[in-house]
Amino acid sequence: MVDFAALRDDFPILKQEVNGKPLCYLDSAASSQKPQMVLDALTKAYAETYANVHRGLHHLSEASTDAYEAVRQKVAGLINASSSDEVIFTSGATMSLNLIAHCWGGANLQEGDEILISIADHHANIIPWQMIAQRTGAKIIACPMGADGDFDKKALADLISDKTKIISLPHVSNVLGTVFPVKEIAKMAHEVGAIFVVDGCQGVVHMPVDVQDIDCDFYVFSGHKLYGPSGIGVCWGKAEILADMPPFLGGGDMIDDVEITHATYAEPPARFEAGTPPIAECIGLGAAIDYVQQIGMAEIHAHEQDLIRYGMQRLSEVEGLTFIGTAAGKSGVISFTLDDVHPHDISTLIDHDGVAIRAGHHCAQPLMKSLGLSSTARASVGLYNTPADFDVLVEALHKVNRIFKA
Ligand code: C6P
Repeated sequence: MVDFAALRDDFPILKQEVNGKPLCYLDSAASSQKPQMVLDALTKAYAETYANVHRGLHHLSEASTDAYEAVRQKVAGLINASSSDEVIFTSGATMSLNLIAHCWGGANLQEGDEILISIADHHANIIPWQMIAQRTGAKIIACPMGADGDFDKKALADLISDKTKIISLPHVSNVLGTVFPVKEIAKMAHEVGAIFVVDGCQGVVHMPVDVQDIDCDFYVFSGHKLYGPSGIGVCWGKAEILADMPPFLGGGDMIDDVEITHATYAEPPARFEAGTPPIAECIGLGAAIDYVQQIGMAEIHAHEQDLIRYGMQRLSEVEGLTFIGTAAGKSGVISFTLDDVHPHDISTLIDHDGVAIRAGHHCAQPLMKSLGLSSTARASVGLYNTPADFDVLVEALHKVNRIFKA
């Protein structure tokens, strides 16, 4: 049995007080806090092995390259990729999705083709598709969500046709917490010859992921939500798809041979990693993967499911609170409104009690508009949260009610 309450001690930032109260951090969906192991790995990368990667033949460059490349293996292990060559390092999920839209979409889309996303997508899985649709004449179609914010399989099935070339969906919605049945959707996509892109930002942090079992074509995520540093992310793609894709950014390290007017390009993954990468951040991500794997993703998932159930039950005691998203098995986030108190006011007021949540449109404006809302309050969990965090949140929300209803 993992003692999750004891794991809090691994996160130095959680020991501080905010506004004279112990920090109650319920904003991990925006970005998670970092364990000492990750901070140590970052320091060590700069203090002991730092040099540019893939470029030098001296001791430090080789040590730095080895440490950087070892993380590719760790990522492959985390998501069960068949080869570490399928793992491309990016600056984060946003860059990964832009890479796929630009490189795969640019090479394969034409007028009349359809890109199928969801109304619940994060802007990072909307705007890159808009950009490539404008360039190629392809059309974007958004699948609606069910009444409780659950996945509506029939709605998706009705929108899939032989015009569908890409289906790109979140593994888990960052507002509703809905878990999309990605394995089933991969099958639906492949039946019409479409590729399936999974935005795994809010998925890989909460549950075991096996890209071979899902049989998706791309899976992307950001290191900073997985207890790693910011500035590093992953774009995993099937080898045969990456092999046929043109490069994204041009520059050093992505080439085979360069003349003044033309060049040939390196094989993946180097083809998609132009310029000096975020070396220490990547090594920090490796430490974060070691950290969560020591605990076990299945254990983290079970712990967080208990937390979400407890959080929903406790929050339902708060007068005037309405949940936004109540799909069965939801993961990671609890969005809500509190009568007509503005979510920004909720967040600002409970910050006085040391409680950190996010308030706003959560970079999901089409979803907000479909719900008739401009914003929600959102509490989200990481492995270091405990039921006591929801007790503190609930007390703070009672206080908000007392202020607004006095
Ligand atoms: N969502 C949130 O508070 P980046 O910014 O590239 O690390 O991640 C973008 C992104 C893409 N997809 C999903 C499902 C996401 O949740 C996010 C980031 C944060 O919900 C910050 S807006």
